[in-house]
Amino acid sequence: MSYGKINLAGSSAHGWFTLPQPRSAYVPATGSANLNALFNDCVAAADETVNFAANGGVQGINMMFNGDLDGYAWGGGRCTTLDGINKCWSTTWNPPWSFNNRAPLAHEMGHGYGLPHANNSDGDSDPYDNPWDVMSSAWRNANSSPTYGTVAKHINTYHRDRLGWIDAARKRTVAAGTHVPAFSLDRAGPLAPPARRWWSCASQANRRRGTTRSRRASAAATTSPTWPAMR
Ligand SMILES: [Ca+2]
Ligand SMILES: [Ca+2]
Ligand SMILES: [Zn+2]
Repeated sequence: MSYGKINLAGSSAHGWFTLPQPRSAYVPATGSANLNALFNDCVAAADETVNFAANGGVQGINMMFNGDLDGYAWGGGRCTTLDGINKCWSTTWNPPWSFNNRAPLAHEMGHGYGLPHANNSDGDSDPYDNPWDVMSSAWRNANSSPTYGTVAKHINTYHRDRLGWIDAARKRTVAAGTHVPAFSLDRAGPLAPPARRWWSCASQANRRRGTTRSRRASAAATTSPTWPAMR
């Protein structure tokens, strides 16, 4: 999907680590989990084991918790100094239902990379109701795997370009008001006519240009109650 621009080679897993406080110290009875406290205590617990400065600073930190947080998985970043490096670290906060399914984990990592929600073009305020993009509804229209749970759908072309994944040679810029016929942007699988899939730019266009990260989200009530909620 990134056309070779990123991969997760070199990632490593560490832990479990025991946090110094009970769950109630991080997750209030009502309201949101204290993400900063979870981050601070989690990286402190792992600091002796983990070299956050590896390769000039690790690309991101996925935190896996053995219990539910506040009903959500979260993704974004935290700016602080770890192992002598001060930067904003891409970070995700995952309860078990998140790291046991690739789709929500990918959604939160997308926020870690700086992506906002994909939303759709329905004009409402719900950014979680696009079933075709992992950065909106990660669960709907997704395949599942016995090993990886609900697997991640792709992200749209606009967001791929925003992340710098699309080389200039792959782009075609169309002037406003210019009529062009539909052309192939991507394919869902091996070509076997008539299974060819076509998308137009318009159908994949993303109207949401905000730079918000995960924490600005619409009401959770719009999320299906049968699916755990992401932010
Ligand atoms: Ca360390
Ligand atoms: Ca919407
Ligand atoms: Zn989100």
